[in-house]
Amino acid sequence: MKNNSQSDAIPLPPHIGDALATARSVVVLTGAGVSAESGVPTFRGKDGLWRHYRVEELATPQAFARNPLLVWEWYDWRRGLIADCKPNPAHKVIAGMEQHFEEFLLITQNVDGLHRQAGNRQMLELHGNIWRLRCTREGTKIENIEVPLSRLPPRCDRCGGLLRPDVIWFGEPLDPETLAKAWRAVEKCDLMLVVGTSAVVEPAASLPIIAKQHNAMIIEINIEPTPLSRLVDHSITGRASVVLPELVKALVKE
Ligand code: BV8
Repeated sequence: MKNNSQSDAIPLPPHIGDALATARSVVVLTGAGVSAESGVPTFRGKDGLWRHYRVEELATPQAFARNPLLVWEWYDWRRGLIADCKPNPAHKVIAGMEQHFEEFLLITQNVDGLHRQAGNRQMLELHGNIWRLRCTREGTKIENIEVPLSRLPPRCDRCGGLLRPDVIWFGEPLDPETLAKAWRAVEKCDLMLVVGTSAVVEPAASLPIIAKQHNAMIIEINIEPTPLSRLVDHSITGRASVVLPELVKALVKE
């Protein structure tokens, strides 16, 4: 039974508290919409542009090879912006879920590190992390929270090679081990929350489909419909920071 319920006043779909209370293995997939209320711009919304570039034009190995300085200016700008952002109630609820369910895994497409800041540890960062750099020569990974970066583009202290953001760009394969863990988790979960993603970027967008094929209940939380909305069991329209705390209240009531 599908149910599109408006939120903010949050009339949740009936029996959703019961579904949450009886869930044994839960997976949460998040996208930029979860961080939107922390002040992190989303990718495809109205604020999805930077100097008239779209993410698909800058987050590619070709763009980096062609103009590493431009790509690094974008990432340095984003790091500067994200550095001042804090986890919002949506991040905090998802962090709290980790202790609540017998099995729990957060799979995030976000690279902002806010889920870890909120306390999640059982998590996969499908697309990497903007606070980690990688040497293009040696492959070594370096945590770096310097804002702004003292040198653009940054270079490896050891070999002088160009450093790149340790994120997965369009056209680059996801880490096979990370992806295998995500596939295993969605195949065995009995409940999957899909929160704040436009569900267009693959292979992340296929994870809820795989979960559905393995008989999981899929609940989507978004401020607008997505290509996934017609496929899920419940599509709740509302802001993640409002809907998620209400979901937890419904769970506690059960
Ligand atoms: C790969 C890191 C293969 C960088 C990102 C089919 C199969 C396989 C690949 C493809 C395929 N079709 C196309 C492809 C290629 C491509 C792709 O998917 N393109 C898209 C554009 C069609 N995929 C790839 O290239 C992937 N690689 O498949 O490799 C391969 C195999 C072998 C050898 C070589 C290659 C790699 C994809 C990863 C790209 N990297 N990010 C960086 O961030 O700098 S993707 C980028 O998009 C971010 O990670 C972001 O998380 C992700 C998804 O976007 P969303 O998170 O959903 O954000 P968006 O703005 O779109 O939407 C926000 C949503 O939130 C909206 O729905 C909005 O309504 C909602 N919202 C807003 N506010 C709120 C809210 N919801 C709730 N509450 C709110 N308050």
